Amino acid sequence: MWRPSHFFFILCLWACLDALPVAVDKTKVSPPVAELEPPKSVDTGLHYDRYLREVIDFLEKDPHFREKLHNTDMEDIKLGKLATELDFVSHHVRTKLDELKRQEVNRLRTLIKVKQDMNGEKGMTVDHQALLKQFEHLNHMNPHTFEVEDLDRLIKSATNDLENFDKERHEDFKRYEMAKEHDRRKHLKTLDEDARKKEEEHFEEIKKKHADHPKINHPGSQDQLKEVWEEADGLDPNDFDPKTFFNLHDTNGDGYFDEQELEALFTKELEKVYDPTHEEDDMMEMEEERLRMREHVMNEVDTNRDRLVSLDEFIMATNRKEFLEPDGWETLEQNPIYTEEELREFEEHLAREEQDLNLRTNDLMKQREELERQQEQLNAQKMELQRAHSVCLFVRDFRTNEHNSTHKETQKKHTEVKILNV
Ligand SMILES: [Ca+2]
Ligand SMILES: [Ca+2]
Repeated sequence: MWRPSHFFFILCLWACLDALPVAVDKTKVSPPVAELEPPKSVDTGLHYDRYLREVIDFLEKDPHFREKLHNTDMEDIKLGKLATELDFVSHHVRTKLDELKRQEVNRLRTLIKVKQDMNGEKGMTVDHQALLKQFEHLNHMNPHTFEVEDLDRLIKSATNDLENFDKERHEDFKRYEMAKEHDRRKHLKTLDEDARKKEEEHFEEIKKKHADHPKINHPGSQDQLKEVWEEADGLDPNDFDPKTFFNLHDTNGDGYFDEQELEALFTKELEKVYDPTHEEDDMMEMEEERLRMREHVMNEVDTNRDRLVSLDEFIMATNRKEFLEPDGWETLEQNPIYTEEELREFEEHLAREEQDLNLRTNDLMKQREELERQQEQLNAQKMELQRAHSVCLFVRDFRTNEHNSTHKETQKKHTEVKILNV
């Protein structure tokens, strides 16, 4: 699964790494673009992911740009200050970036054309605003060359889109819950009174069963981490040491807790509430709970807001009062996910979609009937033509035969005359 932190991580690596040994021998000519290696960085999951990664990877190969990266902090990168350095990168890299942009513009154009065609087929109107949004990460007014504005737009779009990633996941989850409730109510309507009552009782019962679970530790608190330390790591709780804990759970050893590493820390807590073999526990809800926990800890601990927890940030958090004496943690089922009003709107939206679909189906059926009628007409015309053609052939053959027999008759007479003359 892709994670927003990857992009921030790439930026962080850019901004924070000590100068990696980049051998620059000025006596040598830069390698031709074709010889540059293909990109290797991780998938961000954005719809322009490939373009983003290729641009980043090629820029990273430019010694000047790379040097500037070391002297630019994260906030300045996000503000677009780095983008102006594009004017100083080597000609080879610039040419490659121009090519990447042209490919990206072509890809987007093809994609939009396909979407328009598909919408047209479904009888849906084209959402021009949504289509334009697809081009926000580059300046499509100039489709040929990659300029400062393109890099600026790319950094800002990626930062913004990745920051909104969690928000979209919450919205998806909300829709999932509303659809679940909608289906349940729809099913209830199909039952007689007795069956409905039984179903309602069963629903209340499993809700109660789900809510009955051991106390959940506040995510990121000493209690919570100590439980991981003791039960998952098998260590003595009396020896708990934040730095050792950090190193143990920084699984890729890069010196940061990323979102995945943080989320993995909550598995023990989540298992107290969710069991995949239990009817009352919905694993989609478990993942939403995991996301909420991770967001909460990130908000508390990630002070420089780069979506990564450094060892310093972690140690600082373990010294706070909240780490030692945390508040309780409210699990998902303790608060409503949507209001009745939101559910009503969602159901209206579903009804509209269903209506549109029915209208479209009716249209298609009418079109099909019309096509069938036209086909029948064509078949009738074709048969008529074939009949007329057969008559023509018959007449022609008849005439030919008649002609041939007259011809033969004449020849016979000529022969007879010739014989008589002889
Ligand atoms: Ca890590
Ligand atoms: Ca951080």
